[in-house]
This record gives sequence, structure tokens and C-alpha cells, in this order.
Amino acid sequence: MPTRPAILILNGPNLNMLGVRQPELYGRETLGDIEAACRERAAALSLDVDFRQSNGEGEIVTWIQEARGTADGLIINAGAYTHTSIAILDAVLAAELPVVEVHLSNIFRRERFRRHSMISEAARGVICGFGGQGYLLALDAMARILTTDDRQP
Ligand code: CA2
Repeated sequence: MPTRPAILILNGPNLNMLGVRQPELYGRETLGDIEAACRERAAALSLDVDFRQSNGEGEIVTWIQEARGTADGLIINAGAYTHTSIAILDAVLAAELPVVEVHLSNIFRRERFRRHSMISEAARGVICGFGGQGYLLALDAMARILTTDDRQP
């Protein structure tokens, strides 16, 4: 049986607090709830999912480096590092994988500093403002990217 495409889903700092604090901003779903929903959607799309969270920029960079050659696609919500991290941008560019960037909140209707993402220039697309559903939309988009011939980052 052919192996299923492997999708790495990375979550950045403080996203482990989802559903615990600030539900008015980020909703009541926990990161565990989002992971479970991703696993269900991935199974329906015949994708394998590796779902991780880290508060450390270096750890995220290392995971992205390791994804080169082991994963077929990357879905990333880098949290606040989205707006600051050249290191994560460089890692994503070097990974040469299709990337979908996700944000729970609509970063364009919040503080001005959230409107710029370092990562977007390396992403095939960006989904924001739909809460946890955004991850499922990202998986749908990734499945389509991987089933067309257009696998370039
Ligand atoms: O909207 C998103 O997904 C963000 O990536 C979330 C980040 C924020 O810095 C970005 O600008 C947009 C923050 C994640 C913090 O999540 C928390 C959840 C509950 C309680 C506290 C923080």
C-alpha cells in the first residue's frame, strides 16, 4: 500500500494555553480539541499528521529542519513568532515544502504589529480568523496541493 503524505502541524508559543485563558479572543477549544479535529480530517483526506507545540523558537526551527525529507507539507501557526522570527522564516524557506500558515484570530483586525507576518512570504497561503476551523481548511488546502502536480513550495 502506498504511504500516506505526512503533514507536520506546528504550533508556537502560548498556544498550549488555548481554551484555558482569553476565550473571548481565541475561543474555548483547547489545542487538544484542535489536534483531535485535525486527526479526524487528516484521516478522511488520507494524510498522516504529526501535531506539535513548542514555546521555544529554537525547537520550532529544529523541527522545521527535520521536516525536510521526512514531511510532505507544513502547516504552521507560529504564534507571536509569526511577527518577529527571521529564524523561523529561514527554516521554512530552507525546508522547501509547501507551507500553509494558520492563525486562529484575524490578525488584520487586531493591533498593527500583528498585521505583518515574517512567515507569509514563504507560505503558499494564509488562513486566519476562523478559529480552530482554520486548521481543517489548511488540511483541505494541503491535500489539494499534494494531489495536484504542483508540489513546489
Ligand atoms: O491568532 C493566532 O493564531 C495567533 O497566532 C495567536 C498568537 C498571537 O501572538 C498571534 O498574533 C496570532 C498568540 C497565541 C496565544 O494563545 C493564547 C491562548 C490562550 C491564552 C493565552 C494565549
